[in-house]
Amino acid sequence: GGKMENRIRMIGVPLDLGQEQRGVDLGPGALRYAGLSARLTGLGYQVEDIGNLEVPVRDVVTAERQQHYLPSIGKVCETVYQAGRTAVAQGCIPVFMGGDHSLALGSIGGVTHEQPTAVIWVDAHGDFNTPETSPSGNIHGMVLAALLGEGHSELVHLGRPGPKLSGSDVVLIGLRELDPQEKVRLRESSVNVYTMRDIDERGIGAIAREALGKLAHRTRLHLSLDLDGLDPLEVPGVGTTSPGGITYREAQLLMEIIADTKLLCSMDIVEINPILDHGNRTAKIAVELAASAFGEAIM
Ligand code: HAR
Ligand code: MN
Ligand code: MN
Ligand code: MN
Repeated sequence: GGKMENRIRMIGVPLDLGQEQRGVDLGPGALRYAGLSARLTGLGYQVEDIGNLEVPVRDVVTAERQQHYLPSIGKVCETVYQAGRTAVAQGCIPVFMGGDHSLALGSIGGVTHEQPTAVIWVDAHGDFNTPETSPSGNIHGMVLAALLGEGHSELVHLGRPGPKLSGSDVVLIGLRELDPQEKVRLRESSVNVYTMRDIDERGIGAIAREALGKLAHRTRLHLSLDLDGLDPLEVPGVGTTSPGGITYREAQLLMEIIADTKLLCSMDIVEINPILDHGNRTAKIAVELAASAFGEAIM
C-alpha cells in the first residue's frame, strides 16, 4: 500500500560514469556532511545508512570510455536495483544518494519490482534521449527513456526484462533544456511534462497539485530529484547548469505538497557536484528539500 513507512535506508551511489564532469561521485559524502541522516532522524524516522555501493573509479575503467561506460553503469545499476528492491521488501524507504542520474535506472527499477510506483522527476533536462538522439552519448541523458523501454537493451532489461514505467506514471517538472529530437520524442510520449514556462505562468503550487492528480492512479510515489532542476544561482554545485530554474522557495512548496500526500516511498538525490559547489551549499539545500518531502513543516 502507500502508507509511508517509518524506516529510511540511506544508500550511497558514488556513480559518475553517466556524464563527463569529475566530482559527482562525491555527492553521497556531501549529503552526509550536510546532515541528511540527523535531519530525517529528527522527523521521527528510524534512519539507517548502509554506506556506499561499490562503483568502479573512472580512471580504472578507461577502456569503456568510447562506450560511455555502459558496461559499468549496467553493473552498478544492477546492485542499485537489488538494494532498492530489498529495502522496499523490508518495509524501508530507500533514499539513493548520487552520483549522477544514471543510478535511477537501478533505483526506480528496484522500487517498482513488486508494486507499480509513480515517479515525480524534477530536472532541467528530459533525460529522454536514446543512443540515436543523444548529442553527447552520456547515459545520464537517457535514463527516463530506458525506464520506459527505449534505448540500450542492457539498460532497458536491467534487473527484470522490459520497461519499468509507463509514461502515464511519470511527471517531469522544471524542464528547460531539451535536445531537438529529445523534444519530439517527449511530445510523442505519454509522459506528463511541466516546463519552466508552466511554472512561471501558473505557479508551482498549482503545478504540484495537478501533477499529483495525474499520478492519483498510484498509491506509491518515487521522487527523483536532479538538483540541476533548481536555479544554479541558488544551487551552483551541479555539472550541467541551466539558467532560469526552480527557485529554492518553489522547490520547498513542491516538496511540502508531496509530503502532504504521505505517499512518498523512495527518493533519489542526484547530480550534486561538490567540486563545483560553494561551501557545500547544494547538498545543504538538498537536505532541506528532503526533510520537507519527508514531512518537516515550518509549524
Ligand atoms: N540532454 C543532454 C544529453 O543528453 C544533457 C542531459 C543530461 N544532463 C543531466 N541530466 N544532468 O538531467 O547529453
Ligand atoms: Mn537528470
Ligand atoms: Mn538534469
Ligand atoms: Mn525545512
